[in-house]
Amino acid sequence: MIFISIGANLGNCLENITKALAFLEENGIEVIATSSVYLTAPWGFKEQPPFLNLVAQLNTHLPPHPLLKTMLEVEARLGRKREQRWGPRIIDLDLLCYYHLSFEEENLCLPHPYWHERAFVLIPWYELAPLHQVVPTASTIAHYSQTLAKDQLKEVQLFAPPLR
Ligand code: PH2
Ligand code: MG
Ligand code: MG
Repeated sequence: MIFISIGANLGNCLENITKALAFLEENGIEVIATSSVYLTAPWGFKEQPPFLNLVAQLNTHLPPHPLLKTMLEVEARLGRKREQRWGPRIIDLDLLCYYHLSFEEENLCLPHPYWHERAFVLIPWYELAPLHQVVPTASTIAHYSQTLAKDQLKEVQLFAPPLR
């Protein structure tokens, strides 16, 4: 299974996310389902607007690198410029996992290196696929969600129903 995280905190965030899903589909990538949209407190660099976040499940014949290239093209088409690490962005598409693949390269690490520390990834992912098992531990998303602290849960609020 392929899962991505989508986030935005500049401009019309819900519209940016809606367009990103449509652009993925225009590129032949099937969006099987998405979580609800969540309003989330900024993680990492805190002096920036809150984010909208969701997790989506994809299906595609593209291998991971061409899929990542398409995701970056979708970001560019929405007008994203490469900017400050962990800073504000009009759209961000991150590949969370690609089936059982596990590797670290300069431009792509699978599964995504920080996903289990981030409530804005874990909570929407838990909604979408609680029993999904992530390599290399094979622990479920439900298991990781239980490791979140109460104050982390508070920072992620339901904003809108699933977009697919
Ligand atoms: N993305 C970041 C940095 N911080 N915080 C939230 N809440 N949501 C994000 O998508 C996010 C973030 C870098 O990509
Ligand atoms: Mg990101
Ligand atoms: Mg990114």
